[in-house]
Amino acid sequence: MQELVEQLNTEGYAIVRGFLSPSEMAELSAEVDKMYQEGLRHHATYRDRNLLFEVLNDPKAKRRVVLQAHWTAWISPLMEHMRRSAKFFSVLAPFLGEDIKQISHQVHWKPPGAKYTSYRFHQDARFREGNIKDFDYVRSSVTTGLAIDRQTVENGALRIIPRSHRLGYLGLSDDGPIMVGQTQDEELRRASLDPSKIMTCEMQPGDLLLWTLFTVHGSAPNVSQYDRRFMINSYVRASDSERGEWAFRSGVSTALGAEPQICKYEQLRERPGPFYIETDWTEEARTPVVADAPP
Ligand SMILES: O=C(O)CCC(=O)C(=O)O
Ligand SMILES: [Fe+2]
Repeated sequence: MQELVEQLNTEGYAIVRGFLSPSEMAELSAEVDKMYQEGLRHHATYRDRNLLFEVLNDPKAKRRVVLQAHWTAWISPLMEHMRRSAKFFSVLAPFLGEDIKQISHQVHWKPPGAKYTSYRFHQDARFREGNIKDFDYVRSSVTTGLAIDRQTVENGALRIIPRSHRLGYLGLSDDGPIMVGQTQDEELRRASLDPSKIMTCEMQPGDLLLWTLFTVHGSAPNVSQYDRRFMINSYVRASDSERGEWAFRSGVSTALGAEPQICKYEQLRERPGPFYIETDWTEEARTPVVADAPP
């Protein structure tokens, strides 16, 4: 564990190999497939309080795909148990102590054949409100990414830039949607980052990647024939954050309460939903299709 803390602190990432067993992964994999089917019932992106399904009619796959599901713990007892399991506590406690809240709980898919399966390089601080820019790199917050499928170069495993977490907030990809286009080397160089240092985090199912709110990361599209399912849970030291759902209180696993708490969705109180989000961030939506000129 000391090694893990050390590595996250100096490199900005660390990998726990074999974090979950094959039987735990089999159960999770089946549940995640159920969540995908649940998402597909919606014609567009759907929000009900913190529960969100990001749904897209993908122009290349020519079918409806689910790209993300947030806070399925509200509808799945297995996911609710998973996010605050003893195994997570053992990895998190050395960083965050015994009182831990959770800010994100997401599953990401990269459906084979789809166009929109990449993430531009960014720092997760981009997606947070509040005082996070003052957070300590590893003492205040840790993000975890669990490999559900194997994560390879071909299916778009997470790519990170070691030691980038010490450069402060760099504003990468702040100018537009995170899943449109790919970061050019030039943009990284302008931010004093060396593209040759990019590392692809290849993992087996059950491996867990840790990174910080300031670690520069992104991922390439899935060009393989298989999916790339990845489960992201991010946690904070409770005393540093007003936001988040309890995960552990004095080390005790804590269930979701009667009312949801503000995590990443800031309008939770004013606009709890449920509602559909019809705005389309794809380049197809922004570039009107010009009809062929008549002969
Ligand atoms: O799923 C991925 O490859 C990256 C997702 C990510 O970095 C994010 O949602 O902040
Ligand atoms: Fe991210």
